[in-house]
Amino acid sequence: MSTDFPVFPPGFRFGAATAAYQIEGAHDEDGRGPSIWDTFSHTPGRTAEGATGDVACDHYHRHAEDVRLLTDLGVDSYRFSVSWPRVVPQGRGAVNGKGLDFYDRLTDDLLAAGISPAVTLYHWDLPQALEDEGGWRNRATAEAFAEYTAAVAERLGDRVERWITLNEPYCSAFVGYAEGRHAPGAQEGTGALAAAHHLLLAHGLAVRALREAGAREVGITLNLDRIEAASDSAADLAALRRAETLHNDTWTEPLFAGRYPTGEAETWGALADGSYRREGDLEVIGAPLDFVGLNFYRPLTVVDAPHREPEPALRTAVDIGVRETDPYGTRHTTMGWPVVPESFTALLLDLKERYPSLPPAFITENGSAEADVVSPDGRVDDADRVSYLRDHLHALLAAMDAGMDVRGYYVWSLLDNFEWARGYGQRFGIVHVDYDNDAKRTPKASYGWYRDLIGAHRAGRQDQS
Ligand code: GBH
Repeated sequence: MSTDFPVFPPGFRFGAATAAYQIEGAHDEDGRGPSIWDTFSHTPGRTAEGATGDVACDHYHRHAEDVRLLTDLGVDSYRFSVSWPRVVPQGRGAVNGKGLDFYDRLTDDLLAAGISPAVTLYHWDLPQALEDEGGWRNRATAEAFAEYTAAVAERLGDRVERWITLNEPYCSAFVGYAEGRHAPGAQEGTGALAAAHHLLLAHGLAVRALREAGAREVGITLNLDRIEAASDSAADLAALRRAETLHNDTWTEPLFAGRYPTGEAETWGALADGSYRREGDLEVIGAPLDFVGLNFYRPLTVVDAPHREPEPALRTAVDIGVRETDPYGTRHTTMGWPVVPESFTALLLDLKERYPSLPPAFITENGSAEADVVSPDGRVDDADRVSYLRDHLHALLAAMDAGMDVRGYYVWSLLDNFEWARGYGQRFGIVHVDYDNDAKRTPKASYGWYRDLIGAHRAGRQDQS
């Protein structure tokens, strides 16, 4: 076995991840309804260069080719998301059989190739019809999510190994309803906090629906942050606590400790009025999980800063008197994110210490955006991505060696894709996509590296069996 590769325990699983709106295209085919991302991306000024997911990687028509790419890569598992508006075009009510047929075929093709499907039920594409009624600000959206989940589980449940209810509810609630940089583009205070609560409730109700359908493994994917204070000053340490509440505790406390975060009053004051909570919600939200999915890209450092909006009534839920700063003298990816693999180890170990009864983890996303170009001989030499992945896999192993229970790793992403508000300029794929040339796929050097790593892992697995 090559010594260049980090060596993982025999049962460890490797995979690749994508999300529906970022790759599928076919936005108006076979009965799909519009989602908040269709509306948002078609609104002038919302995405870089007005990019939309109308065509994206055209995966809807090229899924067979993409399953071949996964097969040659040798992954154990593929994480994809189901588009809610493809399956339930109006968000609730009538189920679109053709939408389910697509995921049914994909699931069968994966299984035929020996790849285990990991399904994310919500990767940010809320049906527009539900947003028109208030979206995640409404409790009824959580109930609609449970109905949609039951419809998907009924069709795919016999074949799906791993279910992820939500991807990064932090982004749905706070980037979508407070910063406004993601769909639906709202900038609110209490509305965003209500969205956060209803997303958690939706998760809990979906867990219940999945259990009733006999689902195998059920979990949620969070983007928890490793946050540090820029200094030891009392003000910066208080800023750190507020940032921890916003980014981490809002999710981990109800999910893994059965309580709402203790720092809400200091962080949000009167905005966190709790009007959206009901007796019994915590029990629904805290239902036991088989795993927790974690997405990791980069660390955060924060400093105390005045509120951007002095008038409390006008504050958004991300205006918590904190500013991000970047003290990292390291390489940055094209997203502008510092590459600090040690922070990945630290995040995982902090989490384990804080929640000793945390379920086993899967890394459901990790990867880097780079300025990849296809050279005249048809190769993409993404050496920076290879080192990013290698260093983060070593950092993951370090946490596992120190006792953190992690069962698998999914690289983000299989394909270059629609990077939300940043459009197509940010490339996260281990496979290059040429958007000007019929979405032609070209595996990058990182694809070959990851394939060899998986090959070495499998060979080692055989040696040990
Ligand atoms: C994850 O989000 C997502 O799950 C995935 O879909 C995404 O492609 C991947 O990471 C890479 O970003 O500059 O206004 O566009 C990570 C958290 C939140 C990071 C939104 C980028 C962009 C805000 N993301 N943020 S903007």
